[in-house]
Amino acid sequence: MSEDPGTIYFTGTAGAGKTTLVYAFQKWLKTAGHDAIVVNMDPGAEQLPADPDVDIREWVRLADVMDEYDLGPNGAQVAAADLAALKIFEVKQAIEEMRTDYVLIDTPGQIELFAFRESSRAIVDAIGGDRSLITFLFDPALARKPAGFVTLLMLGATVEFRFRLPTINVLSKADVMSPEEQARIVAWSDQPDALEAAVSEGPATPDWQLSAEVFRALEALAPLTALHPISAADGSGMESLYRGAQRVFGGDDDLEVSQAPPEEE
Ligand SMILES: Nc1nc2c(ncn2[C@@H]2O[C@H](COP(=O)(O)OP(=O)(O)OP(=O)(O)O)[C@@H](O)[C@H]2O)c(=O)[nH]1
Ligand SMILES: [Mg+2]
Repeated sequence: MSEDPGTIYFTGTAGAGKTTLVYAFQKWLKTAGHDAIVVNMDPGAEQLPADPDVDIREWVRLADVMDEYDLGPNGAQVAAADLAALKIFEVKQAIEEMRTDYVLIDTPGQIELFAFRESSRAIVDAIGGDRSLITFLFDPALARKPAGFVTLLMLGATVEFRFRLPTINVLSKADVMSPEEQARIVAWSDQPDALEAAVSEGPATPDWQLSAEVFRALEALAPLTALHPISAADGSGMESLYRGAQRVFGGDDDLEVSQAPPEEE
Protein backbone atom coordinates (compact mmCIF):
# COMPACT_ATOMS: atom_id res chain seq x y z
CA MET A 1 0.00 0.00 0.00
CA SER A 2 1.71 3.17 -1.13
CA GLU A 3 -0.93 5.91 -0.97
CA ASP A 4 -3.83 6.95 1.22
CA PRO A 5 -6.58 4.36 1.35
CA GLY A 6 -9.78 4.97 -0.59
CA THR A 7 -12.53 5.91 1.84
CA ILE A 8 -16.16 5.18 0.99
CA TYR A 9 -19.06 6.43 3.13
CA PHE A 10 -22.25 4.39 2.74
CA THR A 11 -25.30 6.62 3.20
CA GLY A 12 -29.01 6.33 2.58
CA THR A 13 -32.40 6.29 4.23
CA ALA A 14 -33.12 3.98 7.19
CA GLY A 15 -33.17 0.36 6.11
CA ALA A 16 -31.83 1.10 2.60
CA GLY A 17 -29.26 -1.69 2.99
CA LYS A 18 -26.14 0.26 4.01
CA THR A 19 -24.84 -2.16 6.63
CA THR A 20 -25.47 -5.27 4.56
CA LEU A 21 -23.77 -3.69 1.54
CA VAL A 22 -20.73 -2.51 3.51
CA TYR A 23 -19.92 -6.07 4.66
CA ALA A 24 -20.77 -7.63 1.29
CA PHE A 25 -18.51 -5.13 -0.51
CA GLN A 26 -15.70 -5.77 1.97
CA LYS A 27 -15.99 -9.48 1.24
CA TRP A 28 -16.02 -8.83 -2.50
CA LEU A 29 -12.93 -6.59 -2.30
CA LYS A 30 -11.07 -9.19 -0.25
CA THR A 31 -11.93 -11.92 -2.75
CA ALA A 32 -10.56 -9.63 -5.49
CA GLY A 33 -7.28 -9.36 -3.58
CA HIS A 34 -7.70 -5.99 -1.84
CA ASP A 35 -7.43 -5.16 1.81
CA ALA A 36 -10.57 -3.46 3.12
CA ILE A 37 -11.75 -2.58 6.60
CA VAL A 38 -15.23 -1.77 7.86
CA VAL A 39 -15.71 1.15 10.22
CA ASN A 40 -19.02 1.18 12.08
CA MET A 41 -19.98 4.81 12.78
CA ASP A 42 -23.49 3.96 14.00
CA PRO A 43 -23.52 4.16 17.81
CA GLY A 44 -26.99 2.62 17.76
CA ALA A 45 -26.10 -0.46 15.68
CA GLU A 46 -27.40 -3.57 17.39
CA GLN A 47 -26.76 -6.64 15.31
CA LEU A 48 -24.13 -6.44 12.61
CA PRO A 49 -23.46 -9.12 9.99
CA ALA A 50 -19.83 -9.38 11.18
CA ASP A 51 -17.49 -7.65 13.61
CA PRO A 52 -16.40 -4.25 12.29
CA ASP A 53 -12.66 -3.60 12.23
CA VAL A 54 -13.13 -0.21 13.89
CA ASP A 55 -16.26 0.39 15.94
CA ILE A 56 -17.53 3.73 17.28
CA ARG A 57 -19.43 1.73 19.93
CA GLU A 58 -16.10 1.16 21.63
CA TRP A 59 -16.33 4.85 22.65
CA VAL A 60 -20.03 5.78 22.28
CA ARG A 61 -23.06 3.48 22.62
CA LEU A 62 -26.62 4.65 22.08
CA ALA A 63 -27.98 2.68 25.05
CA ASP A 64 -25.39 4.25 27.39
CA VAL A 65 -26.18 7.75 26.08
CA MET A 66 -29.90 7.16 26.75
CA ASP A 67 -29.15 6.10 30.34
CA GLU A 68 -26.51 8.65 31.12
CA TYR A 69 -28.36 11.70 29.77
CA ASP A 70 -31.88 10.41 30.43
CA LEU A 71 -32.85 10.81 26.77
CA GLY A 72 -35.34 9.00 24.56
CA PRO A 73 -34.08 7.12 21.48
CA ASN A 74 -34.31 10.10 19.10
CA GLY A 75 -32.68 12.67 21.37
CA ALA A 76 -30.03 10.09 22.23
CA GLN A 77 -29.29 9.49 18.52
CA VAL A 78 -28.54 13.18 18.09
CA ALA A 79 -26.43 13.35 21.27
CA ALA A 80 -24.60 10.14 20.30
CA ALA A 81 -23.79 11.55 16.84
CA ASP A 82 -22.23 14.62 18.49
CA LEU A 83 -20.35 12.50 21.04
CA ALA A 84 -19.08 10.28 18.21
CA ALA A 85 -17.61 13.36 16.51
CA LEU A 86 -15.67 14.09 19.71
CA LYS A 87 -14.03 10.67 19.44
CA ILE A 88 -13.13 11.02 15.78
CA PHE A 89 -9.39 11.31 16.37
CA GLU A 90 -9.42 7.99 18.22
CA VAL A 91 -11.33 6.49 15.29
CA LYS A 92 -8.92 8.02 12.79
CA GLN A 93 -5.93 6.64 14.67
CA ALA A 94 -7.48 3.17 14.78
CA ILE A 95 -8.09 3.37 10.99
CA GLU A 96 -4.52 4.48 10.31
CA GLU A 97 -3.10 1.67 12.41
CA MET A 98 -4.85 -0.84 10.18
CA ARG A 99 -2.96 0.28 7.03
CA THR A 100 -5.45 -0.82 4.43
CA ASP A 101 -6.40 -0.15 0.80
CA TYR A 102 -10.09 0.63 1.37
CA VAL A 103 -11.96 2.05 4.35
CA LEU A 104 -15.69 1.34 4.18
CA ILE A 105 -17.69 3.51 6.56
CA ASP A 106 -21.17 2.50 7.69
CA THR A 107 -23.20 5.56 8.74
CA PRO A 108 -26.15 5.77 11.17
CA GLY A 109 -29.56 4.53 10.09
CA GLN A 110 -31.23 7.92 10.13
CA ILE A 111 -30.02 9.86 7.11
CA GLU A 112 -30.67 13.22 8.79
CA LEU A 113 -27.96 12.44 11.37
CA PHE A 114 -25.43 12.19 8.59
CA ALA A 115 -26.89 14.71 6.16
CA PHE A 116 -27.76 17.61 8.42
CA ARG A 117 -25.63 17.56 11.60
CA GLU A 118 -22.39 19.49 11.88
CA SER A 119 -20.91 16.48 13.68
CA SER A 120 -20.87 14.38 10.52
CA ARG A 121 -19.02 17.09 8.64
CA ALA A 122 -16.46 17.10 11.47
CA ILE A 123 -16.13 13.33 11.03
CA VAL A 124 -15.65 13.53 7.25
CA ASP A 125 -13.16 16.42 7.61
CA ALA A 126 -11.16 14.58 10.28
CA ILE A 127 -10.97 11.28 8.44
CA GLY A 128 -10.09 13.37 5.40
CA GLY A 129 -7.93 12.09 2.63
CA ASP A 130 -8.10 13.10 -1.01
CA ARG A 131 -9.45 9.73 -1.94
CA SER A 132 -12.95 9.87 -0.41
CA LEU A 133 -16.37 9.36 -1.88
CA ILE A 134 -19.96 8.91 -0.82
CA THR A 135 -22.20 6.10 -1.90
CA PHE A 136 -25.87 7.03 -1.63
CA LEU A 137 -28.28 4.10 -1.64
CA PHE A 138 -31.62 4.29 -3.41
CA ASP A 139 -33.93 1.84 -1.63
CA PRO A 140 -36.28 0.17 -4.14
CA ALA A 141 -39.10 0.63 -1.63
CA LEU A 142 -38.96 4.36 -2.47
CA ALA A 143 -37.16 4.40 -5.82
CA ARG A 144 -39.67 2.37 -7.78
CA LYS A 145 -42.24 5.21 -7.80
CA PRO A 146 -41.34 8.44 -9.65
CA ALA A 147 -42.20 10.69 -6.65
CA GLY A 148 -40.11 8.50 -4.32
CA PHE A 149 -37.28 8.49 -6.85
CA VAL A 150 -37.29 12.30 -7.00
CA THR A 151 -37.26 12.45 -3.18
CA LEU A 152 -34.17 10.25 -3.17
CA LEU A 153 -32.51 12.35 -5.86
CA MET A 154 -33.06 15.37 -3.65
CA LEU A 155 -31.68 13.67 -0.52
CA GLY A 156 -28.67 12.33 -2.41
CA ALA A 157 -27.99 15.79 -3.85
CA THR A 158 -28.25 17.28 -0.34
CA VAL A 159 -25.61 14.87 0.95
CA GLU A 160 -23.41 15.58 -2.07
CA PHE A 161 -23.68 19.36 -1.75
CA ARG A 162 -23.09 19.28 2.00
CA PHE A 163 -19.93 17.23 1.90
CA ARG A 164 -18.71 18.28 -1.54
CA LEU A 165 -17.45 14.78 -2.12
CA PRO A 166 -17.90 12.80 -5.31
CA THR A 167 -21.04 10.71 -4.97
CA ILE A 168 -22.00 7.40 -6.53
CA ASN A 169 -25.71 6.64 -6.44
CA VAL A 170 -26.57 2.96 -6.21
CA LEU A 171 -29.88 1.16 -6.50
CA SER A 172 -29.70 -1.25 -3.58
CA LYS A 173 -31.41 -4.66 -3.21
CA ALA A 174 -31.45 -5.03 -7.00
CA ASP A 175 -32.33 -8.71 -6.53
CA VAL A 176 -35.87 -7.74 -5.47
CA MET A 177 -36.52 -6.20 -8.91
CA SER A 178 -36.90 -7.74 -12.34
CA PRO A 179 -34.27 -6.73 -14.93
CA GLU A 180 -37.01 -4.68 -16.65
CA GLU A 181 -37.81 -2.76 -13.49
CA GLN A 182 -34.11 -2.13 -12.83
CA ALA A 183 -33.68 -0.83 -16.38
CA ARG A 184 -36.70 1.48 -16.01
CA ILE A 185 -35.32 3.00 -12.79
CA VAL A 186 -31.78 3.30 -14.19
CA ALA A 187 -33.24 5.12 -17.21
CA TRP A 188 -34.82 7.68 -14.85
CA SER A 189 -31.36 8.34 -13.45
CA ASP A 190 -29.60 9.21 -16.67
CA GLN A 191 -32.34 10.19 -19.10
CA PRO A 192 -34.09 13.28 -17.72
CA ASP A 193 -36.85 12.94 -20.33
CA ALA A 194 -37.74 9.45 -19.10
CA LEU A 195 -38.07 10.67 -15.51
CA GLU A 196 -40.01 13.76 -16.54
CA ALA A 197 -42.41 11.60 -18.54
CA ALA A 198 -42.86 9.20 -15.59
CA VAL A 199 -43.43 12.08 -13.16
CA SER A 200 -45.99 13.67 -15.49
CA GLU A 201 -47.91 10.42 -15.88
CA GLY A 202 -49.21 10.72 -12.33
CA PRO A 203 -52.37 12.59 -11.34
CA ALA A 204 -51.79 16.32 -10.94
CA THR A 205 -51.77 16.27 -7.14
CA PRO A 206 -49.66 18.68 -5.03
CA ASP A 207 -47.26 15.77 -4.49
CA TRP A 208 -46.86 15.37 -8.24
CA GLN A 209 -46.38 19.10 -8.82
CA LEU A 210 -43.71 19.21 -6.11
CA SER A 211 -41.88 16.26 -7.68
CA ALA A 212 -41.93 17.93 -11.08
CA GLU A 213 -40.59 21.24 -9.68
CA VAL A 214 -37.93 19.57 -7.55
CA PHE A 215 -36.81 17.50 -10.48
CA ARG A 216 -36.45 20.59 -12.69
CA ALA A 217 -34.41 22.36 -9.99
CA LEU A 218 -32.13 19.34 -9.56
CA GLU A 219 -31.65 19.01 -13.27
CA ALA A 220 -30.58 22.65 -13.44
CA LEU A 221 -28.18 22.30 -10.49
CA ALA A 222 -26.31 19.14 -11.31
CA PRO A 223 -26.14 16.66 -14.13
CA LEU A 224 -27.93 13.43 -13.35
CA THR A 225 -25.62 10.46 -13.03
CA ALA A 226 -26.40 6.86 -13.76
CA LEU A 227 -27.49 4.65 -10.87
CA HIS A 228 -25.56 1.45 -10.29
CA PRO A 229 -27.92 -1.45 -9.48
CA ILE A 230 -26.33 -3.60 -6.79
CA SER A 231 -27.34 -6.50 -4.61
CA ALA A 232 -25.66 -7.46 -1.37
CA ALA A 233 -27.76 -10.61 -1.46
CA ASP A 234 -26.52 -12.06 -4.76
CA GLY A 235 -23.34 -10.01 -5.28
CA SER A 236 -24.42 -8.46 -8.57
CA GLY A 237 -23.15 -4.95 -9.31
CA MET A 238 -20.15 -5.07 -6.95
CA GLU A 239 -17.69 -4.75 -9.80
CA SER A 240 -19.55 -1.75 -11.18
CA LEU A 241 -19.32 -0.03 -7.76
CA TYR A 242 -15.62 -0.90 -7.59
CA ARG A 243 -14.95 0.53 -11.02
CA GLY A 244 -16.97 3.67 -10.23
CA ALA A 245 -14.89 4.14 -7.08
CA GLN A 246 -11.63 3.60 -8.98
CA ARG A 247 -12.62 6.28 -11.47
CA VAL A 248 -13.23 8.72 -8.61
CA PHE A 249 -10.03 7.81 -6.78
CA GLY A 250 -8.13 8.28 -10.00
CA GLY A 251 -5.95 5.29 -9.31
CA ASP A 252 -5.02 2.61 -11.73
CA ASP A 253 -7.88 0.31 -12.41
CA ASP A 254 -5.82 -2.43 -10.83
CA LEU A 255 -8.49 -5.09 -10.91
CA GLU A 256 -8.15 -7.25 -13.98
CA VAL A 257 -11.50 -8.56 -15.13
CA SER A 258 -10.15 -12.08 -14.83
CA GLN A 259 -9.39 -11.44 -11.13
CA ALA A 260 -12.85 -10.14 -10.34
CA PRO A 261 -15.12 -12.58 -8.56
CA PRO A 262 -17.91 -13.62 -10.92
CA GLU A 263 -21.16 -11.73 -10.65
CA GLU A 264 -23.89 -14.10 -9.64
CA GLU A 265 -27.19 -14.15 -11.44
N1 LIG B 1 -33.28 -8.68 -0.85
C1 LIG B 1 -32.30 -7.94 -0.31
N2 LIG B 1 -32.45 -7.47 0.95
C2 LIG B 1 -31.45 -6.72 1.47
C3 LIG B 1 -30.28 -6.41 0.73
N3 LIG B 1 -29.49 -5.64 1.51
C4 LIG B 1 -30.15 -5.48 2.68
N4 LIG B 1 -31.33 -6.12 2.66
C5 LIG B 1 -32.32 -6.19 3.76
O1 LIG B 1 -32.79 -4.88 4.05
C6 LIG B 1 -32.94 -4.72 5.45
C7 LIG B 1 -32.14 -3.52 5.93
O2 LIG B 1 -30.76 -3.79 5.71
P1 LIG B 1 -29.60 -3.05 6.49
O3 LIG B 1 -28.33 -3.45 5.86
O4 LIG B 1 -29.73 -3.22 7.95
O5 LIG B 1 -29.95 -1.53 6.13
P2 LIG B 1 -29.36 -0.22 6.78
O6 LIG B 1 -29.48 0.86 5.75
O7 LIG B 1 -28.02 -0.46 7.35
O8 LIG B 1 -30.41 0.02 7.95
P3 LIG B 1 -30.30 1.01 9.21
O9 LIG B 1 -28.85 1.14 9.58
O10 LIG B 1 -31.12 0.35 10.25
O11 LIG B 1 -30.90 2.26 8.71
C8 LIG B 1 -32.52 -6.04 6.10
O12 LIG B 1 -33.68 -6.80 6.32
C9 LIG B 1 -31.65 -6.68 5.04
O13 LIG B 1 -31.66 -8.09 5.09
C10 LIG B 1 -30.15 -6.94 -0.60
O14 LIG B 1 -29.18 -6.74 -1.34
N5 LIG B 1 -31.20 -7.68 -1.06
MG1 LIG C 1 -27.26 -0.02 9.28
